[in-house]
Amino acid sequence: MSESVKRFWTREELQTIYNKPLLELVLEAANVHRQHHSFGEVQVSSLLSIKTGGCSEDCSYCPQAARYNTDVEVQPLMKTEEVLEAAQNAKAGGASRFCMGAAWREVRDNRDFDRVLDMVKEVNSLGLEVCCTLGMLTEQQAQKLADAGLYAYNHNIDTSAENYGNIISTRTYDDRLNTISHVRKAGITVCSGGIIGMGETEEDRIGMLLTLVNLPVPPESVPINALVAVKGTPLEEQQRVPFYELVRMVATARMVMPQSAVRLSAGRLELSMAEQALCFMAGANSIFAGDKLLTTPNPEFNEDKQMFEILGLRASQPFKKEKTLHAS
Ligand code: SAM
Ligand code: DTB
Ligand code: SF4
Repeated sequence: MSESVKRFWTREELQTIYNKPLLELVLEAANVHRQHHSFGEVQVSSLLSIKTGGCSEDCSYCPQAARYNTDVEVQPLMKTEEVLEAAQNAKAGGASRFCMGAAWREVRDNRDFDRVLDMVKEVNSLGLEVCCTLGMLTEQQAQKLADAGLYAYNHNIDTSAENYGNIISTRTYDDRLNTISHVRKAGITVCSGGIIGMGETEEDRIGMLLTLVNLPVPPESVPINALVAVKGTPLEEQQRVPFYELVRMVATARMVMPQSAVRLSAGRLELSMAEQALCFMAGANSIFAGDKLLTTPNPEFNEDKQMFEILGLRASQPFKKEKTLHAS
C-alpha cells in the first residue's frame, strides 16, 4: 500500500473533484483504487439487527425510531446462541466481517451490554472481524468493546454538520464525533459514512466527506448509503437518489480516502448489476451481503454470488489490512 497519502483537504479541492465530468472522475478514482487495493477484491460484511426498534432518537430516515409509525416490530436483545448461529452462517457464506446493530441511542452499562460483550468475544473467536453499531459510547465502553475483541465500530455522521439538525434533533454532530474519537482512542477501527438522498445539497455531501477525510485519522471504512425511504418515517416521500449522484459520491470518497474501504451500503437492491459494476469501478470495494440489512431488504445471497462471478469480483479474507490507518 502506498504511503504518500494527502491528509488535509479543503472544501474547494473536494468540490473540484466532485464536479469533474463523471467518466473522468470514475477513471481517476479507478486508478487511485488500483494503486491502493487489489482491484476486484471486495470486503463482504454481514449485518444482523441484534436489538430492533423502539429507539428513542428521532433520526428522520430511520424505521426503528419509536416515535414513527412504521411496520418494524420491537424486539429485545437476541440470545447469544442465535447471534452465533447467524455469524456462523455468514462465515460459511463468505463474509469476512459480522456487524451487529442495536437500535439504541447510546450504550448503557447494564446486563445487555455485558451480553453484547460476550457476543463480541464469541464472534471474534470464529475468526471473523467483529463490528458493532450500538449508538453513542463513552471512552470506557469503547475500551471494554476493544478488550472483548471488537475490530470495527460503525457510527455514521450521516450528512454535513450544517444539515445535521434538519435530520436529527435528539443529538448533535459533536456527540457523533465524540463517540468516533472514543472508538479511535480504544484502538478499534472506525467505520463512518452517511446517507445520500435525504434532500441534502451538493454542499452537504461535500461537507460530509470533508468531515470524514479531515478527522485526525480518516475512517478505515466509509459506508455510502442511498436512503431507503421507509413508510411511516418523515422521509417516506423522498425520491430515490439519482444513480449517477451515487457514483459521484463513491468516486469522490475513493479519491480522497484512497486507503479506506468504501462500502456500497443501503440501497443496493434498487441497483442493477451494471450500475453496481460502475460503483465497483469507481472505487467501491465493500458491501453488505445477506437478504436483509437491519430491517429492510437487501439483494439475495445467490444474486450477489452471480454478480461476483459475472464481474470477476473476489471476497476478501478477514483481517487483511493492517489494523488502523495512521496519519502520515
Ligand atoms: N442506533 C445506532 C446508531 O444510530 O448509530 C446504530 C444503528 S443505525 C440504524 C446505523 C445507521 O444506519 C445510521 O447511522 C444510518 O446511517 C443508517 N440507516 C438507518 N436507516 C437508514 C435508511 N432508511 N436508509 C439508509 N441508511 C439508513
Ligand atoms: C450503515 O452505514 N448502513 C447499515 C449499517 N451501517 C448499520 C444500516 C443500513 C440500514 C438501512 C435501513 C434498515 O435496514 O433498517
Ligand atoms: Fe435509533 Fe440509530 Fe435509528 Fe437513530 S439511526 S433512530 S439512533 S436506531
